[in-house]
Amino acid sequence: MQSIKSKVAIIGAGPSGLLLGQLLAKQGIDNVIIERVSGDYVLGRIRAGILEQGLVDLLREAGVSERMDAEGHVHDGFAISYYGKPYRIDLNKLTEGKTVMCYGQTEVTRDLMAARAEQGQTTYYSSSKVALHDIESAQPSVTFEQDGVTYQLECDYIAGCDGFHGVSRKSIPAEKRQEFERVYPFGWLGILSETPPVADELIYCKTERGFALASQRSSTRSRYYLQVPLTDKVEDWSDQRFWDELKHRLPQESADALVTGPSIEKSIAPLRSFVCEPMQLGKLFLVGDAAHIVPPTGAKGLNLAASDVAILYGLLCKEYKDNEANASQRYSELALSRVWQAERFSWWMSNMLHDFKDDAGEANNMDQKTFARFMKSELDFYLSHEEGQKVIAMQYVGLPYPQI
Ligand code: FAS
Ligand code: PHB
Repeated sequence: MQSIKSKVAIIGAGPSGLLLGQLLAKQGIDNVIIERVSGDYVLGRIRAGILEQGLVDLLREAGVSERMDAEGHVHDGFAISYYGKPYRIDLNKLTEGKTVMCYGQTEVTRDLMAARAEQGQTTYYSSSKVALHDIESAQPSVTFEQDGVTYQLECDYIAGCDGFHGVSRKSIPAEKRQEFERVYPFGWLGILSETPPVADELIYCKTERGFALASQRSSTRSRYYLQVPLTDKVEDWSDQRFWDELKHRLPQESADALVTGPSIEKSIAPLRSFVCEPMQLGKLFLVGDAAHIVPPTGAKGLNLAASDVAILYGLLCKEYKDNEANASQRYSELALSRVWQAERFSWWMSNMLHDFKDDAGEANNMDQKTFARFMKSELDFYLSHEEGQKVIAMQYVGLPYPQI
């Protein structure tokens, strides 16, 4: 067993772990990241595309924003197409100047990985048998294997940034955590294509045939999604079938302008709302998807991970830099207040925009056609009043981070 030491052990080299590691390192707070898969495998995941201002500011503070500022696209608004009638949500006007940045999570991860490697920070990729020990003691540790060597990492704190399927949340005894969950009765079939985006801004489509989203990664690379039944498989969807169905769901002007091409990535993601409370126990903190999951309808997953990181980073700086003992004990309470606001918004957007015929309404204690009428009239009200559009805009750009 090879013994190593660090102030903070970070489990997981996704955006949460890499961003936390980068910010702590800039403050001279020593940290080590332990990741289950290879760096290339992490980069192969196609996920989020919209960054709130809070995340943009964090990436600038972390010193990794040069490519984002050069290649990302600032979006002043987005559209909701309501049965073919597009309503533009003017983020800039409705939030007095706030916007979002369109820049892929893959690129954020790439920038963070490059910075970490350049600074010679320690990351153990392709690790196995990762286990957390003594998380409620003063000397927690992490054991893991890499290239046949077993390591014991002694640390002050463990940041569980290892996603929904990681080891960290499960290291909190079941009797000491509560889990809240809603699994949606449909998935998102996503396609990535080297084709020019169909519009300058994102279009969320509510139609009789189901939900669709037109997003983008650059002026030459598009990202589209279709709501599909959970019983569908990727192989059921040829590119042609995907494009034909997308045209049915886009507003007519966009359908007519759509440029199609071969998919370079195609996958189906399930949708769930999930929160684990508390988000810490002893010296273990749960960060990002390790603690919560949102349906991507509100573009909040990556952005919630970022606000968790900002809160934990701020509290650890108070401890290590300002000698404020136990400041990090406030993490869960501060993080959860913003988590639940984003969970509610993502749940609301998912209810408004999707077709629930597969749910038969049992999750809403009513038959599906009645639920559908309620949702149709609710979205109609929000879209038809500036006050309603403002509520959507406030959440979409991201609520303020809690004061540390
Ligand atoms: P991640 O899951 O990204 O990273 C966790 C890391 O921990 C992984 O690299 C994993 O390999 C590693 N790990 C797991 N177990 C481990 C162990 N035992 N030991 C060591 N390491 C371990 N969000 C949006 O806002 N918009 C979207 O469009 C969107 N689309 C998504 C599509 C899919 C298919 C998925 C799964 C998620 C999507 N999300 C989206 C949410 C996504 O962006 C997450 O919020 C984001 O990846 C969270 O980052 P992390 O918390 O770092 O978790
Ligand atoms: C994406 O570009 O992948 C994306 C954008 C907005 C969402 C979900 C996904 O709400």
